[in-house]
Amino acid sequence: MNSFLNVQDIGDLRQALAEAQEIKKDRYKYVELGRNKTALLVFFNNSLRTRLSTQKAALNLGMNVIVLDVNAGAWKLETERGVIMDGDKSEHLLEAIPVMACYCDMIGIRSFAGLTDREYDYAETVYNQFVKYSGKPVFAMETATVHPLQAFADLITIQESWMESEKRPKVVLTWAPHPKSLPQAVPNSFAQWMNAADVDFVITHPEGYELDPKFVGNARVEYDQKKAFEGADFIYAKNWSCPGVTRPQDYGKVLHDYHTMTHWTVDAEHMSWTNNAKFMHCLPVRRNMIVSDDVIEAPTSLVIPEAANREISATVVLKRILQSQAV
Ligand code: AN0
Ligand code: CP
Repeated sequence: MNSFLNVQDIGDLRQALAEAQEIKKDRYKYVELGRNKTALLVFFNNSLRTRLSTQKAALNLGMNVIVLDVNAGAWKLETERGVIMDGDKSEHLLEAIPVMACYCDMIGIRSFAGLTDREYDYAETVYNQFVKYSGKPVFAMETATVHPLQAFADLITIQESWMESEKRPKVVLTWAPHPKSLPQAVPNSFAQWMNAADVDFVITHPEGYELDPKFVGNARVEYDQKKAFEGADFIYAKNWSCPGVTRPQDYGKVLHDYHTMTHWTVDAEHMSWTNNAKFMHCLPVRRNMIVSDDVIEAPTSLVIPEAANREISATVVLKRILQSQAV
């Protein structure tokens, strides 16, 4: 595996989930695999979970880890080609990438969407430059349009908490309000991975927040949040800004003042419409904006197991990369 961006990159999902359970039983099983190998984790944006869980995954595999916070101590990087560099950016990504690649055996990238140029973001311009110019395996730690380590951890969490083998679980991805403009990477990947998994998948959001069709796939879209929640076994809440599918000029925007959208906040009444559903969110979450205190604190909340499974999804992915380097 030379690149980890999409669900297809991991191959058969049942096999990947079986490997996740194998790692969970003994997370140091492959501790010899990464000896004298170095993972470089490059962060253009903030992180708590991805930073810690991916480092832990590398340590589980016996690797060395270098973490680079681009905005805290490195030269400010220009990412676009053709720019006259007379501003505050001292170095171009096109030199920085091959330099970074000298010191490591694989590179993880966190680089959020800029949310101003849809074409630039949806072409995964920054990630693809790392693939092209590093010559090393590259994996996404949330890029412009996807967050596959999160979606894989979410799928592991759903599988572990779904005991009723006679029925496919109903999984609902719901938009929820937020004061700031957030990327679409988490809902995009969640939709992509749920479409590939054996679940009944529904997406609900206010009009104007339609996700890119390449991620929606065959999922059912229900604009009535209450109808969508009926009979749900898992509620996955997330805010995202306008993906610009129907109105490209609205790309990256918050379409309505969040004060007028609080009826989308997931609270106890919303959960009462479901089949005693489990509540999920990737974190970080704004309480009483996305979800009420009582719902996130209830025993049916899976937010901490999801975060714990980030170590497992990352260990499987880094192991796969090491195994493909060994042959
Ligand atoms: C980011 C996002 O919405 O993509 C990271 C989530 C894992 N969240 C924020 O910026 C608050
Ligand atoms: N869920 C997630 O990726 O969290 P961080 O942004 O803290 O890494």
